[in-house]
Amino acid sequence: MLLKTVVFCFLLKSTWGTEDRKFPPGFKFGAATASYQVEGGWNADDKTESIWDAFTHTYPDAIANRSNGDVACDSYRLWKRDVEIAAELGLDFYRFSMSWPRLLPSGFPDKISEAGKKYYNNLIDGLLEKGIEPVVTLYHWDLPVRLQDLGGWTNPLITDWFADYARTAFALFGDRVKTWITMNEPIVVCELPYSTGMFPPPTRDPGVANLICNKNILIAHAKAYKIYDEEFRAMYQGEVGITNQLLWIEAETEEHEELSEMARELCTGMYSHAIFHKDGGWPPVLEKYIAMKSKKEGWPRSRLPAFTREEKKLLKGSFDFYGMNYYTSRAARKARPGEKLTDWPLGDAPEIDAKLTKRPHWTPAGSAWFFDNPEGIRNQLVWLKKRYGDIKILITENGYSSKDRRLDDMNRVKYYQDHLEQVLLAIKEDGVNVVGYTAWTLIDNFEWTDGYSVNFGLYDVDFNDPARTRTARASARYYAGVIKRHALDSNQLDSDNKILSDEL
Ligand code: PNW
Repeated sequence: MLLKTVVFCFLLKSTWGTEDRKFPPGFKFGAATASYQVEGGWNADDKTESIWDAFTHTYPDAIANRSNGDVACDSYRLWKRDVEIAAELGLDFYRFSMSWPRLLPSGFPDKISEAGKKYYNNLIDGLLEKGIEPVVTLYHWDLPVRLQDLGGWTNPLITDWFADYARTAFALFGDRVKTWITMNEPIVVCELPYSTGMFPPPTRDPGVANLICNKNILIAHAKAYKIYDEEFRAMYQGEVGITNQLLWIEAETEEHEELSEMARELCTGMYSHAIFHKDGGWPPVLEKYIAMKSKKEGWPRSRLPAFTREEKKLLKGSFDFYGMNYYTSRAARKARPGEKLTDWPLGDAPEIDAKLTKRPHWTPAGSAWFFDNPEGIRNQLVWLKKRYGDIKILITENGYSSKDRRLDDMNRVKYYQDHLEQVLLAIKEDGVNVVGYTAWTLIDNFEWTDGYSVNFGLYDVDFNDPARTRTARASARYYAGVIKRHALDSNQLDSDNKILSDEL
């Protein structure tokens, strides 16, 4: 009898009724891009250089095929086509970022660029006309060069420079933009330059500069949040959050469970605990560990800069939602004696003496760091809920990279299908409060040091064509179908796993 019940329950679960495959009412779907990756117009009007302009121009060999974002998708001129694509897909929202030096050419709010203001007003109004909500990221890595010359994210004064920029954007666009993301992926902002030297500013100084940056970027976020709270919230009723890049990290084998929990804190907690955890501050396990290591290394104090009591208070609870970017996973184990560890976060985690590996069944995607593990997104969502409570989570990026430009991108369709299914399970089975999902990315664009050699787009962009023609891929048709049905529906694919092309 018991066996029968178990078998029955198993069948019930595995067949998963159509009702279960519906997303909750009010769940929103979007797609994302970022300013430097799509805009082009690098020196148009009065825009000044960002650190990505300077980096790609000064070190062309750091980028695949020596390419850069000078023109990119030319969205600075072609934004109307982007809005049209967002409408074709049926998006509820479009997440894009603002270029700090386009809006504030001096880096400071002494002068606001008329051209920059006009560009973002056009884009925002164009979206709203089609019933698409603008979701704006304030900082997606293109810092004004002038501020970098003043120390960038390692200078604590940047917390006020960023807060001033945020206030300017809230004041100019807050009447129409109701969802703000302060930072995209502090882990990339602090670790890719300072731990690997691969992103600008390419000044590798692991264990020191990255940790200073980490503190400053969190405080900059919290200051912007406070400004919104005190000066704009009553008037505009919007929401402000921060977006983190989360690698799901699991133990390679059971004996490495404690270490892998520490690795999760390194990846997620370092950029979340101070804001989202009820106790605030750095993740205690890392705070202790880095203090202990620093002492052994001969430092007079921990390399991880402490928060003052006021800073802790400012940070704690400075969110309306958690922005989560998820692409890939790792397995962690303790490094063997003398084993060589590569730089965090693209390689291993030397700060905690962890080797990060991939499981054989996680198939590689187009980017060197990318292995496909759909269960990772669900595990990560559950971990966030366990750590920070029943917070509102907006998935701000998820998507698949490929090296070929085929329109029939069935690997990408499968990635979206598998990950959306895991998101549904997290909502329905685990009770995680996920309020929306964002595909990365709307159109192929400048993929940082991979240049244009790797693409993530729902739409292909012809970078050899001055018109930068955009063409829908199979994944665009698939995603449009999910949005239209507000559900995952196996009938969307025929027996050969081809998209039934009733949309787009
Ligand atoms: C994100 N990782 O970066 C960024 O927000 C986008 O600008 C970028 O184009 C997109 O993902 C794809 O790369 C990532 O190491 C940086 O797992 C690092 C990782 C993942 C994404």
